[in-house]
Amino acid sequence: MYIGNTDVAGLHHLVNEVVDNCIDEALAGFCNRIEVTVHKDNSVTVLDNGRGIPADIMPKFNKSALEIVMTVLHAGGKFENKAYTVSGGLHGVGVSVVNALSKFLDVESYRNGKIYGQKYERGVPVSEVMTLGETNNTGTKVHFVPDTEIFKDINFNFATITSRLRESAFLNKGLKIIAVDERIETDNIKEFCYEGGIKDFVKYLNENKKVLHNVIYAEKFKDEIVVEVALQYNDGYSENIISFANNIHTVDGGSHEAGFKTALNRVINKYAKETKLLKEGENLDGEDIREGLTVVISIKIKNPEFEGQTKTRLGNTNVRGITDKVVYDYIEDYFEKHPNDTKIIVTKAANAMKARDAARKARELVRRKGIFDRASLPGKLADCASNDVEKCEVYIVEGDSAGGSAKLARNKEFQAILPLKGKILNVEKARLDKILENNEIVAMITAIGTGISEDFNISKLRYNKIISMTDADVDGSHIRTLMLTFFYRYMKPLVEQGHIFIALPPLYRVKKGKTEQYFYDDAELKKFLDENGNVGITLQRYKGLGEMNPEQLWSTTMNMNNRKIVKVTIGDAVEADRIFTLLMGEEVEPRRDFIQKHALEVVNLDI
Ligand code: 0RA
Repeated sequence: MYIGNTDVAGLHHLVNEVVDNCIDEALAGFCNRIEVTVHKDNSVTVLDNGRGIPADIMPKFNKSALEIVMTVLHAGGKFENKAYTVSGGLHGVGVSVVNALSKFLDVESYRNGKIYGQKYERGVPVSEVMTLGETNNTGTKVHFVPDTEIFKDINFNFATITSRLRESAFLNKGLKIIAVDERIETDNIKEFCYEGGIKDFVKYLNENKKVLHNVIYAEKFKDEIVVEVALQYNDGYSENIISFANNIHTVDGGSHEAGFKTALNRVINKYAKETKLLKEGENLDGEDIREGLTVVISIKIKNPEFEGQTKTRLGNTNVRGITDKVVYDYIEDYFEKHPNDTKIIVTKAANAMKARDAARKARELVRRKGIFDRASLPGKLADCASNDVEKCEVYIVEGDSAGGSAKLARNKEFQAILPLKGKILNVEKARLDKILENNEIVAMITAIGTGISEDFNISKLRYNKIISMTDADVDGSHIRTLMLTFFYRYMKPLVEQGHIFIALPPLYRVKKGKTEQYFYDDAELKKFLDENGNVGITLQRYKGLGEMNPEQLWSTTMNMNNRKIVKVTIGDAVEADRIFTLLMGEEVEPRRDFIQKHALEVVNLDI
């Protein structure tokens, strides 16, 4: 109930939960090192050098404080000590929950020169609190094995763990966080420590982009609130705002983000007017001002109020004015001292305004012509018969010939086919007015029905599943990435709400006597060949979808009962943004490095 769900996200939440306790120690100024180890058996150890958990007997419970902290929900708060100026509060449901969801857990506390320890099974103590020895250190070590009766899959994803730890290291200047994956042999230790804090976070987010100036960083303690802002423009078109309150990612923004935006609007408009980049009566709006902006906002506050369905929007109203003032004053002063940067930033916003005008005209034109209307569904779309959106799906298929096969193969009631000719435009490198001149993109937008960007409306979605089906070769992967980039940048809710899928056609067909079998990767094929000798077998390697006849395409890739499709999810928005920029952006060097580094991991790559 507290963990939210018991799927993969919930599993990883166990680690976050323990780490958040260590970070509370760091926030209180007692801990500067946290180590997280994933062991071979998918158990996890979290070790910190904080104060340790007290082990003295609490008269009220007649039990050791250590046992209470580990077994009573929210017990941590009972010790609340003035030194804990701020604490997460949202996720801080306590290590007792992790304990309850663990098959085994053992804790050690290093405190008062002693090592105290206790063991539990499914949250219930199976030993006394014991004194295990002596130590000169202080800190806490928690080792737990997730309960397989609760979590179907306890296979931790190291990348999921490290990306959250990296974020925590950015948010806590100077805190060293080490992650170790004992399940793999090489490159299995990651160390995160950033003296620059969120300033380094912004550098990281902009790493593969062409930046226009150095990071601008403000930090101020005002009215009991710590406001920290780091920002930097790049030459791209998307805005990337990430905000936190007490280290909790406020995905839905809130008063700190609102205050930041107002301040930036005011100060940039002021300079645009002063430098005569704007005519009388002209105004840059928020979108112009934030084009190509990367910003991290982090505030720390005593009593955070988290609102909204997912509790990821900061509510505290006084934060708005405070953030506004801190940001306005700092940037105004910065602009006075850095006229070159000011000119670059204000010019960028003014250009965005002109482009926005062009994009608006382009959008009006397509709207007037009714290009996105149902009536103008692209001619090459073979629509499905049913109007039941829940059951309908569209296959977006690479190439006319595969499109032709798919049209013959499909279930006409529920499956629509949209063939695309060649490569679609790389939206990472173009503004909206150019994007809307691309026929393939317009065809996708019309077929899907929702519109894009600010006009996006999920209630107009025409298919529950949008399935990208491309060849299993380099070009196919490229086209798939182009499609995903488009969905990610212009129809993000489709990705967030799980409507985007990738079809996985088989790579091989094996015939043995009269029976046929399909294989989707090399490991599967090898296993089969090892088990069946190499005698009397014909092996066919599929490269293009076009090599399959409609029956084969149906039975391997489109039959709703046995096909393989994968849902595209944004596990981690920060990493998703970086990867899209890396793969589709301007910088060649980092892209080459990435491809070289990951080439070995790409099983299906066929050059
Ligand atoms: C209760 C009270 C105090 C610290 C902790 C719990 C604590 C819990 C965890 C979990 C992982 N690492 C931890 N570190 C500390 C406060 C102790 C004091 O006031 O000295």
